[in-house]
Amino acid sequence: MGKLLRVAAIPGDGIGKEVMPEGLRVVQAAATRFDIDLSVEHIEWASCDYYAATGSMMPSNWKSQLQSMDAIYFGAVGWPATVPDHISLWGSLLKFRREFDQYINLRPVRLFEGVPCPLSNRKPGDINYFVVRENTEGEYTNLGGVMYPGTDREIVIQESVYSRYGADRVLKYAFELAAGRERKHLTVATKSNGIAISMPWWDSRADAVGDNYPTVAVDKQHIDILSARFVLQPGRFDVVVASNLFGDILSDLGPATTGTIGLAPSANLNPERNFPSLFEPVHGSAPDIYGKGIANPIAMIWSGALMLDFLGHRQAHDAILRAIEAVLRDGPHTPDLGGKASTEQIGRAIEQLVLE
Ligand code: GGG
Repeated sequence: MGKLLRVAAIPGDGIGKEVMPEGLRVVQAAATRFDIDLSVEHIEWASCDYYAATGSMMPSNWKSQLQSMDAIYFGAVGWPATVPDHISLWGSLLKFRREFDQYINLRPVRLFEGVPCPLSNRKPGDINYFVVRENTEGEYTNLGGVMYPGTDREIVIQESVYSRYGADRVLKYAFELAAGRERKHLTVATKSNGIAISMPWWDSRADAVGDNYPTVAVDKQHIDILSARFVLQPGRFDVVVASNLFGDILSDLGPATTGTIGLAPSANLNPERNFPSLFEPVHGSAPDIYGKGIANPIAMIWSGALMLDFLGHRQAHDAILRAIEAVLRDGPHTPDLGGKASTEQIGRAIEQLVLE
C-alpha cells in the first residue's frame, strides 16, 4: 500500500446526499481492488441544513479542517426553500474554489454507448471534449452594490474581474491539455463584439499564451454561436476554454446534448497541489427529485474516478470508467435515461464491476 489518502466527503444538499453514498461505495471498491490506503472523513457542514441550525454554511475553522486533506469530494449545494442560492453558494463551494485556489474547473463531455442522444445522427465518439472553466474570477464576483434601493431610481452595479495572472494560467492549462490530445484543437469562448473591454483583452491573452503552443490550432468563437454549435456541430470541439460564467453555462449545455446532465463530472483543480482539489458532479441539488431515490449517481461516481486519477491512481480511474461504460451500455438505468433503477442500484452495479 502507498501513502494514506485522506478525503473529505461533503454531501451538501438535496440529491448530493443521495449520490454521495454511491460515489463513496465505488471509490472504496476501487481502493480495495487497487490496494489504495484511503481514509474518508464525513462532513455534514457546507449544507443548508447546517445553515438553518447555525446561521452560517460552515464553521469558522473550516479551512484548517480541510487544508490537510488530499481531496474534497463534494455533492451539491443549494436549498432555495430555506437559504437563498447566492448565500449557500458563496458560503461554501465558492469559498472552497477561491481560498483553495482551485482555478481550473475541468469538465469532460462525452457521449456514451447505450445513452440515447437528443441530437440526431450522433454516435459515441462524435461528442468527446473538455470544457476548461476559469474558476476563481471573471463574472463571479461580489463587487458592486445597489443605490437607491426600493425606489424608482434603483441602480445595480456588478463588476466582472479578469486578471492577467488568472487568465494566463487557465489559458496555459487549456493549451497544455489540447497539446496533449490527438486533435490538438482549442476553442476559446469569447464575446468580444459585445463585451468590448474584457473580452477583446481575453482574446489577446489567448493569442499571447498561444504563441508558446504552435502545434495547437485555435478557434475563437462568440459564446452565442459556440452554444449553437454545441448542439448542431458538437464534433467540432476538442478542448474549450471559457471564463467562469461562460464555462458554467457551456458545461451544463454540453452534457445535456449527451443525454443527461446526470453523467457530467467535474474537477476543481489546484494543479500545483498547494491546496486540496475538489471533485463534484456538475449538477446541483435538484430539489424537484430529492427524496425519491432516483438521482443518477454516475456524475458523482465519475467525479470520484477523476479524484483518484488526480491523486495518482490512473488504474483505479480506468476501472471505474470501464464499469460506468458497461452499465450505461447494458443497464440498469435511472429514469433520466429512460430506466427504472434507483440511485443505489446503479451504485451497486458499478461497484460490482469495479470489484470483478
Ligand atoms: N455539484 C455542483 C453544485 O452543487 N452546483 C451548484 C451551483 O449552482 N453551482 C454553481 C457553479 O458551479 O458555479
